[in-house]
Amino acid sequence: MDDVKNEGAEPAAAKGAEPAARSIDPAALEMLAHADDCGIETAFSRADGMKPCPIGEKGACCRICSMGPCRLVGKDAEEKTGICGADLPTIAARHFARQVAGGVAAHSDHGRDMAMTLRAVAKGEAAGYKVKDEQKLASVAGYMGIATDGREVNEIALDVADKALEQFGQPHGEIIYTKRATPRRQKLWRELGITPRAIDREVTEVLHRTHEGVDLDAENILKSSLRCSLADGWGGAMLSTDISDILFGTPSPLSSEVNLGVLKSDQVNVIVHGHEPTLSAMLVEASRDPELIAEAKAAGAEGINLAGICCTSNEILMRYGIPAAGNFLHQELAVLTGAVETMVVDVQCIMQALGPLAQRFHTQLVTTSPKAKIPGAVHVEFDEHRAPETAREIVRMAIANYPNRGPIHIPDYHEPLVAGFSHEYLNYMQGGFHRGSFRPLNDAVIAGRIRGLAGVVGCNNVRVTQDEGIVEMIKRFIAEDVMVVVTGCAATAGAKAGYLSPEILDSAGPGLREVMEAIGIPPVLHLGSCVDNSRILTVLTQVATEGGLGEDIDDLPAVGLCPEWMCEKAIAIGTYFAASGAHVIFGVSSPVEASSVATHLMTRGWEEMVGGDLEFIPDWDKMFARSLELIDAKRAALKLPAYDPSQYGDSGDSPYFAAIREYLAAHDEVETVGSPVYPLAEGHSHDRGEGGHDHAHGAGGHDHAHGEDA
Ligand code: BF8
Ligand code: SF4
Repeated sequence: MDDVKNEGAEPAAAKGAEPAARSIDPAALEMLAHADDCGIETAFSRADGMKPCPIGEKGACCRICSMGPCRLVGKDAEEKTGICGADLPTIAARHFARQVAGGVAAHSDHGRDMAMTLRAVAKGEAAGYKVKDEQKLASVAGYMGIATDGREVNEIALDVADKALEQFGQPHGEIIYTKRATPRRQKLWRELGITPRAIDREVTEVLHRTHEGVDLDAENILKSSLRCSLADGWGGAMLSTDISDILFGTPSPLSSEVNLGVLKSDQVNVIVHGHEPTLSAMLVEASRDPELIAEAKAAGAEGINLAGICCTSNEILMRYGIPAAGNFLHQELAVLTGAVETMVVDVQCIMQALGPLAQRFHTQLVTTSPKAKIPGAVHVEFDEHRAPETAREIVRMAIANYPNRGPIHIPDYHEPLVAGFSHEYLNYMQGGFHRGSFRPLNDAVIAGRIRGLAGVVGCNNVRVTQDEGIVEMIKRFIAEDVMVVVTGCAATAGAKAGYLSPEILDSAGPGLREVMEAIGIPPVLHLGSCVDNSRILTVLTQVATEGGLGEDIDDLPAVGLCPEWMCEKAIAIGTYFAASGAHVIFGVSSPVEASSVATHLMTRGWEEMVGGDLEFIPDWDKMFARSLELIDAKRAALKLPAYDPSQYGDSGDSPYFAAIREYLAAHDEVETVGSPVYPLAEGHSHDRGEGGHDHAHGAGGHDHAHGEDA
């Protein structure tokens, strides 16, 4: 690879003054015009009046001590130092490492809360919750070395919860899930001394090292950020995914809808926003409670409509089929419809602007976490010991608020989607429950029908056109026979643009289409929320160990992209993918751009050290070209045939997809929402609520992270 220099400061995709440049989503554009008409500001309009600080944006500002802030600017910036002598590589690396630590802390604290809930469930102290996926519990117990034979479910669950909680502060040893990586990766991490030891310890250590006057070597600082990030990907986030599956069911594909048009003009609309599935799962139950529906009707509404924003949305979309109202930049737009009675928020990615905005409408903003309060919101604290009551209380508040509605403006955009692919389900699709495997996928990559794999993940960011980079990458990848997995706000962006609908098979290249029809999965797979990027880690690990594509993630023709990254969590995710051997490309701008040394360390330096790296390429064309270059280079290194799009002809329409299309056409939207669209794997649950349609099959949960058995 050539010496990588980051692109210029001005993202090619940066939005101009034209309103159309704010988003590619017509629903967003309609709502932004509506906001202008009403004279209401949003993040989009505030961004026009607040340019990013050009010094801080590139990592050239240090404010770690009060002798500064020191800003290293000018042509000779790389020769300058701060008051203490810290140079630009140190300053940029310190800031980056602190971003990683912030992201790891956020995901992992979420994981800790999930473990606390599991513990309360196991002890019979959390009414309304139960272990829903016993097979997943058994798999997780297996990873943790916890005996299951002849033991009660809750006994196992208690041990699993305690083992999970130990991962945060254990004084000795390594984070247990690092054993799920390939043997080669585990060895490499040990040799480099970057196997994470305990989650809280890695976060604390990065904060210590980056305190004034401690670690002053950029390479060493960045190396510590690799270890810290692994405590997220193979620690906090992976625990969060696993425990959510245990409590709420391992996802398998179901249909739903996305975009602001899922709000109903004649129903009580409750939006859940944030990241944790605990309270929102109870709100799903409450919104389907006949008694509460009757109360809503008595208040003049036709029913209760629950919808989601951000990753709380992904969590309940892929387990209950609850429609998604939108991604990060849709949060204010949802309130602007005037049709939201209550917006319930938990933690992360919640804009403080929601407080004053909600006060301009009848919308009640409800905060629920003791860690996350917002001025102007009503605080109804979530307590897992009385979650069903809390959920009912919130739904009743929404019902009582329905008559206070003023004029409403709901944009009529809602796309069908299929969501909820888990690692377990992908195994099942390719080999059945007893012979779960990734063989068909690997063979397709080896033969060149599938050129490679791409993960398109992460946020929205007002500094670039909303959804544009994400959708461009998805569209171009599948046309070039690259299979795509999506999570987080990128998944929602793809869905809004129609890329999570089975119809999209027609936009895929011929080789990819042939394989997807044969296996029976679409070319763009929704793998969940941002903590569920851990599912991508275990999927890649299995692909690497299945045979024929090398031995480890850094052998695979795969890339990870975060075109519209916004927050520290995204930085943590990008870093743990790099540390796990993946080439990762972010858009927007580089937080270390000011330092060519730090940039070099994170690209060529990391590639030499761990096989993966982190680049920042704000231009979509260049991002895509670089992705294909990386994929093709890995194919060549594996001595696989070069990708040749003319090799595979147009395939026939598979009976499988024809059946899905027929199914979707035959049902009206309301009935289709939340319905399983693929045969259910054993052990996978779909909870449609009313009608008692709860498929929680006993077995399944077949997570082959082969690395650990090898
Ligand atoms: O954790 S993608 S904007 S919502 S951080 Fe936030 Fe980014 Fe969305 Fe989910 Ni992930
Ligand atoms: Fe300036 Fe050094 Fe203090 Fe940073 S730590 S603000 S570079 S004096």
